[in-house]
Amino acid sequence: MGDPTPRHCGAGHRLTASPPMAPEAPDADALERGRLLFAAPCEFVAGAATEDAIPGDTLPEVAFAGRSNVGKSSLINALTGRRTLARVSHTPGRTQQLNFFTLAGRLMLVDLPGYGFAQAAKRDVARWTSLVRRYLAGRASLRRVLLLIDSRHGIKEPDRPIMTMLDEAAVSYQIALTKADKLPQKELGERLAAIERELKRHVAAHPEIHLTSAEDGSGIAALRASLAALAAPPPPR
Ligand SMILES: Nc1nc2c(ncn2[C@@H]2O[C@H](COP(=O)(O)OP(=O)(O)OP(=O)(O)O)[C@@H](O)[C@H]2O)c(=O)[nH]1
Ligand SMILES: [Mg+2]
Repeated sequence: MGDPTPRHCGAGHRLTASPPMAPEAPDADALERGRLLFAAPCEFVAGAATEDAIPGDTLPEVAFAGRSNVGKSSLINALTGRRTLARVSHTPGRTQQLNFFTLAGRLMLVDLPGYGFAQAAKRDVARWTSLVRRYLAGRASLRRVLLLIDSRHGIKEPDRPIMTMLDEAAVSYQIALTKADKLPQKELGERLAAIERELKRHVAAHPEIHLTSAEDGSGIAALRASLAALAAPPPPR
């Protein structure tokens, strides 16, 4: 059993709450491990629009899930320090396949197609949903799903089916709030408290919430450190 106390990470935000809400900042060694891992080469491996095209699961894997336009591709770019690794767009629904990236041969990052895009054709939505669901529920190497939530909006109705599905499939997931640069500081505490309340009802949800901004870099170093703990060990020299 993990520690059920909710925590928040995010270097750019100072929380003034009482001890149970205090951020657990990663220590210097963890930050350095994260920095080193994410400074290593990251390469595109495959884009899968069908189940057959999904590459073999040889590495620990972290998938980035969330509504269309929430900032999945931008967060992958911010973590890896590359502007154009994952394709960012101004039109929602741009990432239409599962994109796999290998980081230093130690961790696979997976950019998932977004859900909840109102203008998408029904047939496409059904196809993506079934592909993403089968991937999420059946991927043995999947160590964590980062479920991205826009910090301005919080958890919305389209996010709930995926949370329930991950609970049922016993796939560990963690909320990462995106676009923290756009959230007025005074609203942060309320937003976090509401999400914490909701997470208590979800058995597979990690209690720690990451606060991130791909724009100003806040929370990125802490998230790197957290993800580095899931990576395969570096090869012996
Ligand atoms: N201000 C701000 N804008 C952001 C941030 N992250 C992403 N954006 C913007 O949000 C828009 C969508 O970003 P994407 O990274 O393409 O979002 P996505 O979740 O990959 O979208 P889909 O692939 O369509 O599902 C782009 O215009 C980004 O520049 C952030 O941290 N802060
Ligand atoms: Mg995308």
